[in-house]
Amino acid sequence: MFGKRFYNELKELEEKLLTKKSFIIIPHYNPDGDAIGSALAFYLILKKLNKKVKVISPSEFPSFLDWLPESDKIKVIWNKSQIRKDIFSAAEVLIAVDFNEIKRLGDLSSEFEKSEAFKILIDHHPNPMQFTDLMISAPEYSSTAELVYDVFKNIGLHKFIDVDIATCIYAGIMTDTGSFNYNSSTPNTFRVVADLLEYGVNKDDAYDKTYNSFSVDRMRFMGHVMLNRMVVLPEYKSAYIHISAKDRRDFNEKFGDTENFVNIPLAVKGIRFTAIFIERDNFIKISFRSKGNFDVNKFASNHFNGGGHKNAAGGESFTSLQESVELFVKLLEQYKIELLYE
Ligand SMILES: [Mn+2]
Repeated sequence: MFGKRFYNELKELEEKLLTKKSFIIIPHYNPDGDAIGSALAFYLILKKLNKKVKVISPSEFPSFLDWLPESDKIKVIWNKSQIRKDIFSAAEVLIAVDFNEIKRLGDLSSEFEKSEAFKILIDHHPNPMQFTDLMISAPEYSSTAELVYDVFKNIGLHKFIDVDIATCIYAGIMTDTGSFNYNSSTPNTFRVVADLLEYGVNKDDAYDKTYNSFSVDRMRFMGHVMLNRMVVLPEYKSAYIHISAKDRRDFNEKFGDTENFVNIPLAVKGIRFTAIFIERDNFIKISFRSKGNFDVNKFASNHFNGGGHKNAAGGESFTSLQESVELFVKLLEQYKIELLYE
């Protein structure tokens, strides 16, 4: 709960939610469980208030989330040609969830910027840019979904929460904390989860549907990657994975298949920093993970045009896969003292 914090923001948010009639909720590009769970929770609660509401996602969401209540109602932008100038014009209010800068909307950024609707951001990423009229940003939260729960509670909307809404919020928290393995060291996370269980969330079912839903191709792809594409550098307490476009073709990669690969090397004893480099159509997509004090948000923004959280961040490179990896390994030398002793 917030106490006096966000007092003015919450008052204004409440006023908008109660008086405005039409809303569009927008997660970030390549939405994850937190973005989709938070968006659907907002969608469902606004439905209960009899509002006109839509979720518009700037890109496809991973199929392991398609069990979430009402996820089939999400309007997914598959390619640029679907982005009409009036895409947001039906809404009086735009609610952005789980990102901290407008460029994370991808091709939807400029339409978002141009829209005259009232804009709200609810997010937990550090150092948000100012691109909305109203912002509720709380970086100490495990997930946007946990924050959404407290927002509902603080403005009296919790009386509308049902098992579907609670399940969407739960899924957001579960996925953004790797099932309570990271990002979840505040008691508030568990208080919120306790409340959600009271609403009837089936946590085992949520876990099973989210994490035990891989294709055989994906399992074999993971085996190949761990055996042949993971490089462990104990001298830097680091490891990295490199995946070429050919690897992706050979294993019939589907959207979302490489999700979580980056976390696996952290399970090797002594490893505290990992990276994955994936050759996409015209760039190298990079993710970073760390344990403890090593700040991958800074590392990603300093060297790979990215950012995120202290222990989980992303970036990109426009050189070749090999050059990207070589730069990474060279940089490790620069960070050696931090990696080994801090
Ligand atoms: Mn998140």
